[in-house]
Amino acid sequence: MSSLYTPQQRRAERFEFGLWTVGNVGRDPFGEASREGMPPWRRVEELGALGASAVALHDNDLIPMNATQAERDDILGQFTTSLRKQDMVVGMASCNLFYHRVFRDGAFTASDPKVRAFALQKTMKAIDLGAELGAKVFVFWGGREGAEVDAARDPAQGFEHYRKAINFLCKYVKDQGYPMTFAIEPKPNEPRSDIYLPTIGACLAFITTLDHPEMVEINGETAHTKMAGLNHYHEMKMAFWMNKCNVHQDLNGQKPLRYDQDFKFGSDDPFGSFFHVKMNVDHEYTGWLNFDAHAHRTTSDMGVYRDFAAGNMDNYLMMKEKVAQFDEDRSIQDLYAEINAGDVKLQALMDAYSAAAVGKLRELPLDPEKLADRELKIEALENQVLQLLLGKRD
Ligand code: GCO
Ligand code: MN
Ligand code: MN
Repeated sequence: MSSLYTPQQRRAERFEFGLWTVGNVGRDPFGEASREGMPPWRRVEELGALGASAVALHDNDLIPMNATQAERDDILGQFTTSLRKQDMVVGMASCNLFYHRVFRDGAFTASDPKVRAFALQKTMKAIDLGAELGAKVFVFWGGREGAEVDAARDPAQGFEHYRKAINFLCKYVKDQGYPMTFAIEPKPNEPRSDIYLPTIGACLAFITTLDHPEMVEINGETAHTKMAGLNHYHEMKMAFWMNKCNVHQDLNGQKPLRYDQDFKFGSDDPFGSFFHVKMNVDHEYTGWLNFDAHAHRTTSDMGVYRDFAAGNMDNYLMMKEKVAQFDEDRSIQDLYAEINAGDVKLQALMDAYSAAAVGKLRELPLDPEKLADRELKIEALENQVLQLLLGKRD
């Protein structure tokens, strides 16, 4: 098997894998595990050898919910030793607020105040663990925050509970002096029938209602946007545009409008992944690139690393090469410039409202027929980008 890039080349990016991603053993709602998996410390070693820089984790990916102090110390010791050996870090931490049946009707948004209190208690401990491991990002994926039966809870009640929980935890992080940014990860459904905050747009609006919006960003995931049939490039651009995508993103693949497939990044949608990488390059994104995907059930334990983990990173790097080619392709650049040609004077008139500007704008001789006659070579540009992606413009 040939590797496209070296571990050193992959190391130059901030590639991260969730412990749960390479730890996935192929279990699904219809079938048992199809491979054995490896303990967390071994996953770190395999990822490190391939050139990943970081891992991400939920509290219980590492420490079982009922572990004793001695067991906790033991697991942490082994784990941090292999991180050090591989010169890797924990980039992101999170709290598992979905697996235990106590969260069957939500965590932060559960109607039972005791469950909400338990969720806060568990999250504060997970934040402490993340801080101890050096994680600078803490992700909130509210998998159980939602409903099947709308008669049982007003969604606005859910938003309000959610808001109070994030406000509380922002203050906790400030009080502890942890250098940590929060990132909220939207998902439209699964495991709930409808999850609150289903899209990046909804999360961006939610953040503006918080006491400390400056501490909270977006953790967008390709699959989650496409499950809703939306354009991930557009959704993520909005987060970038609002300066809310600086620290973390989940990358993977997904066919639109299906169950959460978590395919390898770049495996299903070359155009989508190209524009995703281009967006990161254009915005000089320096946060974590977390591959929140899992290998097919047909993949072996070693294949999870050799073919799946390496494949995610290499698909990203391949797209990055294509972005450089796009930037250097004269014809593509000329077409783009022609389509987007500006008019400084006219723009200035529209940028600053004044009575004079209104007067001038009213008088402008703009003929819609003539404007509509101008040729827009978007079709040609589209052809050339596909040629570039398929290696026909080298
Ligand atoms: C999912 C989510 C999760 C989160 C993870 C980190 O659909 O299961 O993507 O994998 O990313 O819980 O918060
Ligand atoms: Mn997901
Ligand atoms: Mn995710």
